[in-house]
Amino acid sequence: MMKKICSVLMLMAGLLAVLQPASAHVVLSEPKAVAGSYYKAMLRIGHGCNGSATNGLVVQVPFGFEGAKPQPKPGWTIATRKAKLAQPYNSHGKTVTDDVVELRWTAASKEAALPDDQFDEFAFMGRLPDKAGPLWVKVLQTCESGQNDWSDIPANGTSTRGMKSPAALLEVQPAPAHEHHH
Ligand SMILES: [Cu+2]
Repeated sequence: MMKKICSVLMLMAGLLAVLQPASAHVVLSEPKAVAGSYYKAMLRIGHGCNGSATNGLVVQVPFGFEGAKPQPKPGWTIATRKAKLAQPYNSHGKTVTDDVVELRWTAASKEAALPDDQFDEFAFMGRLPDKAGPLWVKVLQTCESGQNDWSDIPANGTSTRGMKSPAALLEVQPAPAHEHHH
């Protein structure tokens, strides 16, 4: 009898571990995209910090994500930070030597802050690298009380299972061999 209860409990714990990443944390609503494409990253904020409302996000644009451009959000101010690129790239016939490396959304008022029992998405777009592979988006979530630093990246592979505060994962997939231009 005891053994049966234990296995049920273990099963429930296992289910919770599987279900949690989908419902909580900071994740990308579209976690897969094609290499070299223009991509709209939607960071989904599933909860605040221990019940406290979210009033700020600082997003590290992953290496190779070109020309990051944040989407405005009513009630929030936006700031971007640029840095010199180790490897300049070409865009629309111009050489880009400085690019956006950090995006920051700040609630302009207490009313604009995102309550813990609601969710929202913060979006930015840009061009993905030509090379397939995982891109990790680190996000510092600040709240009226406390903060969550979503910056853990697994040493190997892309499984974030068991990690307390994983960065958001974007899986950049190889472009199809035959591209269709419309
Ligand atoms: Cu969570």
